[in-house]
Amino acid sequence: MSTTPSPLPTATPAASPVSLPAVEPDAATLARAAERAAREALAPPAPHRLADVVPAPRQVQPDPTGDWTLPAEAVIVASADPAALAVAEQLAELLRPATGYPLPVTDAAAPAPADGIALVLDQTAAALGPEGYRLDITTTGVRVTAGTATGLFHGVQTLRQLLPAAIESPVPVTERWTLPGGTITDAPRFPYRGVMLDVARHFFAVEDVLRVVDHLARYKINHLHLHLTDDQGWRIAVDSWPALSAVGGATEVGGGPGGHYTKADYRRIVSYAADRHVTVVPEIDLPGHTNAALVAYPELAPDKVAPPPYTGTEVGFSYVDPTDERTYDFVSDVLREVAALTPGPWLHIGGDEAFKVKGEVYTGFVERVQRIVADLGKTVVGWHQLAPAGHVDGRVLQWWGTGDGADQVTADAVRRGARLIVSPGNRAYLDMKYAPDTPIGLDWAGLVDVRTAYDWDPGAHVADVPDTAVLGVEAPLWTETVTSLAEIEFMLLPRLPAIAELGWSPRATHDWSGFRDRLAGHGPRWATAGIAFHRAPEIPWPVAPTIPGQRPATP
Ligand code: TNX
Repeated sequence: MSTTPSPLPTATPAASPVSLPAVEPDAATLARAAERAAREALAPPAPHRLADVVPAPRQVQPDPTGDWTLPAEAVIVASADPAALAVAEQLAELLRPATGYPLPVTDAAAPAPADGIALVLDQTAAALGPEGYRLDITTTGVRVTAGTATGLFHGVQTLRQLLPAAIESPVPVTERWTLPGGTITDAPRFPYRGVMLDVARHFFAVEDVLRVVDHLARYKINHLHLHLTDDQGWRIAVDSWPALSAVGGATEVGGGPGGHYTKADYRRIVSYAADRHVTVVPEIDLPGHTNAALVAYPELAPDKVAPPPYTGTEVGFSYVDPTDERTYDFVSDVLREVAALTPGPWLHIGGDEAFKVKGEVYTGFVERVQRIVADLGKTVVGWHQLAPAGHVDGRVLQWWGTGDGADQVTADAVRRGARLIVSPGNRAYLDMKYAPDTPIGLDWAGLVDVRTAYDWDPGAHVADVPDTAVLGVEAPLWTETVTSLAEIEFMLLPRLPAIAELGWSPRATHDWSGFRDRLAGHGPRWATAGIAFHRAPEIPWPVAPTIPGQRPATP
């Protein structure tokens, strides 16, 4: 499969001469003539191919006679339902900046395209599942049909990718907004597709997190796991233990000022994510990775002495005292407050690298904390080190091994009822370097280039675990070496779309060379939108983006 290189937009590409009328024309006539000439001078309408979508859709039926060009007077009409109308407004907001078209949003009992775009919430589309959609592009316009607003939202992301890359421009550009005709029918392979952002090693402002959510939404990733606490910082306000954030939040790796989210900040992230059909999964890492909590409350430390604040990058040295009842008051209070702020079903309790809490003391601690989560009405998630502990209803283990997937302890936990989120360190860890010379990142789990991130199967990765027990896939971004939004983007892109495709697309569509070519078309999109990314040499990027005033593609 190959992608037609999309020429980058220029605002004034008046290449062919404008023939002037005999009489002195007025300014408006001149402008119109110039605009017409500019449009004609553009590359011929080469709409994207209908199959040029990441993640690859379940079913694509192109119809070359059905291409449609968005007219300036197009209207977006949605079913008379607040959630459908919200998606219609989001679509309009995506399309208005680059097109400069007004794109008014209206509702109708039975929305029809009428040379515009219709978003149809239709219960009979329930067969597409809670996230599926159907996209029809014909000469009369575009129709997205789904049983849920989430399905409509995913359909809108597909629609966006089928427009020329210039649609990402924040300012109006002259372009023919042609979409390729045909029908896409789509639904995800796995219900859970996630990215983890470590806001503990380095703290990131709310605005940065919101921008990460935007990137997830583009690729139909529906969970944002926030690693909120670690040795180097406690990032979420807890009213009943205020020093956690006030004292424990004031540090980060390398000695910077750190920071924390107030409850209002956290609610803002949760609601921004929910508006983009992304569920936040908060993690409070226990019983290890707790130095910041011990600095704030030495009573939780095994020796009751406050350790010095920690700004290095070692792991495994800290833990809350599992033999002290006060520790369980702390855990209950924190999890209760975090659960109350979190509408999603999940609470992640960490559990990794608690090297100093061993054997039955560790499993006893985990079993008590799992019970606390269940009593709060939430579903417990933890790193796969939780596996030996007893089962609790719905329990989910996040597997982050690096080997060939042999792990009998985890397989046994699955036989006892656990489900898995798969995050192999040597495949899905987006804090790993791409190559030996990548300027940031770690390499303890190996180098993860784009092909390595793409070429594996989450449904078959962990030995003796059937794909029916796999809830989905997640790409963690640990931030020991990642200090800014541009660096986050550099590590996420272009690997995030690889993981997104593993989580969403049917296995039958898996094909590295096809993926590589589809992915290539996203470079100009990110460049046009001012998003940093790694120009991975494996990907045949179409053209070097040169938009004036744009941020560089590398940190
Ligand atoms: C292991 S993965 C960790 C983290 C580190 C990461 C760095 C996991 C559950 N624990 O504490 O940040 O490696 O790659």
